[in-house]
Amino acid sequence: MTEIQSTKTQPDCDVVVVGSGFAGIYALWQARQRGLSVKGFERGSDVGGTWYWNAYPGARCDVESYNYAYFFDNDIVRDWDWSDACAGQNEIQRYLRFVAERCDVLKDISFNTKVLAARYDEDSGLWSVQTSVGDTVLCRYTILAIGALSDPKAPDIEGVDDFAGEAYFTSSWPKDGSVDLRGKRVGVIGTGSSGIQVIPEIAKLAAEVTVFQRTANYVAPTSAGPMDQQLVSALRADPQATRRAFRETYGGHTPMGMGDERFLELDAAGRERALRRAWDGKYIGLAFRDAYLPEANAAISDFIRQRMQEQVEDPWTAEHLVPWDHPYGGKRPCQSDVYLQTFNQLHVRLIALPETPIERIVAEGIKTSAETIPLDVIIYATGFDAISGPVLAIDISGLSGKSMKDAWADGPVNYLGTMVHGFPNLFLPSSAMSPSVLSNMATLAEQQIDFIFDTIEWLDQHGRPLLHPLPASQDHWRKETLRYAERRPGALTTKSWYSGANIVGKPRLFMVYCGGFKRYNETCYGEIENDFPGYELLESRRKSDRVRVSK
Ligand code: N01
Repeated sequence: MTEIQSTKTQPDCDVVVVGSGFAGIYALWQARQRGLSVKGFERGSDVGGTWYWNAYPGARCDVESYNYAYFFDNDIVRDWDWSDACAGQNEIQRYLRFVAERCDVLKDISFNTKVLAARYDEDSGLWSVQTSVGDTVLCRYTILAIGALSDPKAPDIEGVDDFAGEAYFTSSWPKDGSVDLRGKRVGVIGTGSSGIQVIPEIAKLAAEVTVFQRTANYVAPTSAGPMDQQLVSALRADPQATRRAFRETYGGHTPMGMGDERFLELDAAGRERALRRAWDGKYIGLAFRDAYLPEANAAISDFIRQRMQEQVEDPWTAEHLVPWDHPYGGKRPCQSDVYLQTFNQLHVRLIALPETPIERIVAEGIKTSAETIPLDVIIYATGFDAISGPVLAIDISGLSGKSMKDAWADGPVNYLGTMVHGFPNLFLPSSAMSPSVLSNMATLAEQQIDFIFDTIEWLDQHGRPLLHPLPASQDHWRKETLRYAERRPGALTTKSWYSGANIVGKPRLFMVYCGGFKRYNETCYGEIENDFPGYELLESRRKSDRVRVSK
C-alpha cells in the first residue's frame, strides 16, 4: 500500500475531483457554484478524459452529438454547433475544452498529475489524496470522475516486448501526428468499437493490413452524417426542459427511433418489413417495441448477420466477420458503413484467431499456429480493464484501513453506482452498477454529479456528518443490477467487458445497471427526499472546519 504521511489536520479544500472528462468538468463547476473550494487533478495535459486519450484515426462517438452533450447551461447548449450528427474525437475534445473555459474551471485543474492513492483518516474524517508529483491534499469529499474505460488492458499475449517494429494502442494514441503508417505492413489486434473504427482508416494508408480477430462483432449502419436541424432547434429551444425530459427516458437521451410494432403480433412478412425499415432508419436494435424478447432479439441478430455478409465479397471472410457466438447486444454493438467493405480490398486480410490462434509476438511480426506474419507496426485495439479497473488502479483505503481491492475482491459492490460501504464521502461516478455505458454517458455525468452535490449540500445542512451506504443497500443494489441484466438478451451469457470477462482472473460480475435512467434517477433522489434510509451517517472523531472559498 502507498504510504501517505501528512501532519495536516485541516482540509486544503472541500472537494477533490479526479479526472476532467464530462463528469470531472461538471463536478468542478458544481463545486464552485455551491461555494465549495475544489482542486482537480488530471493525468493528461488537457481536459477530455476518454476523448483526450483515444485519439486514433477514425475515433468517433456513436451516440448522436445532440444527445452526447451538456444541457446544464443554456448558453453552452446554444453557442456550440456540432459539425456532424456523431462527432469525431477531436471535435468532442474541443467541445469539452470550450465548456471548461466557459465554466472557468481550468484554473482549478493540475494537469499531468496522476492520483496514486487516497486514504480516509478516521480521526479527522478527511481524505488524503496523493499525486504523482508528490502532493498530498486533504479534503472532505473525493470524487473519482475517472471514467469507465480509462484503464487500458495490458496485452495478454506472449512476446509483446520482443517486437522490433512500432507498437501503438488505440487507447493512448500519440497526439503529435508522429504515427506514419504510409506504405507499412500493419497488424491490428482487436475488433471491438475501436478496432472497427480504426481499421478502415489504416487501410487507406498502409501497404498491407492484417486484422487479428478473436470475436466478431455486430456492425450496423452509423448515424454519422448531417444533423437533423429541426430536432436540434427543438432541443435548444428550452435546454432545461430537454434536460428534464432526458432523465425521464430509459437511456437518458431524446427518444430514439423505434419500431412501433410488436414482434409477437407480426407475421413473417411484417417482421421482415419492420427489420428493413429499422435497418434503413438506423435503429435496428429497436426494430420492434418488444425487441427485448429473446425471440425478437434472435430475429434482429439473424437479420444483421445477413446484411453484414452481403457487404463482404469473399465467402470465407464474410462468414468469419459475422458474430455467431452471441446475440445482438451481448457485447457492445458497433456502427460503421465502411468497416466490412474494407475487407474487399486486396491488401486487407482477416485472421480468425479461433482457427489459427496467435502463439506469440516475435521480433518480425506475429506468429500464429499457421504462419509468421511479418509486420512493421502492431496496433493494439484490445480494450480496457473496464468499469472497476480505473478505481482499483488507485490505492484506496477507507474505514479501519480496509482497501478497495479487498472490498471489491469478489467484484465491485456499491450502492446506486456512486458510494461504497466503508469509504465515507468518497464518490465514484460512472463506476460499476450505474447505467453507465448502457446509457448516455453525458446525461449520466450531469445526473450523478448533481446527485453527489445535492448529497453534499444535504450533509452540510445536517451538521456535516459522514455518509456511506449500508451493506444491505449494496446487497440489494447488486441483486437489482443482476435482476435487470437477466432480462437483457445475452447480458449474462456473453463473454464481454460488461462482466469483466476480457481480463484474465477478473471476477465475473455484470457491472451495468440496466433498469433504465428514469428508475435510477428516481431511486437516487428518493434517498435524498427520505433522508438517506439506505445509508449510515457517521461523525468524525475530530470535527474539522470547512474551508471557505474566496469567490
Ligand atoms: O475494446 P473492446 P474497444 N488477443 O474490449 C480483442 C467504447 N468505445 O476499445 O472480444 C486477441 O470492445 C477483443 O477480443 P474478444 C465502447 O463502449 C466507443 O474496442 O475479447 N484479441 C476485442 O475484439 C466500447 O465497447 C466508441 O474476444 C484480443 C478487442 O480486442 C468500449 O469503448 C469507440 C486480445 C477489444 O474490444 C471498448 O471498445 C470506441 C488478445 N489477447 C470505443 N485481447 C464509439 O462510441 C483483446 N482482444 C464508437
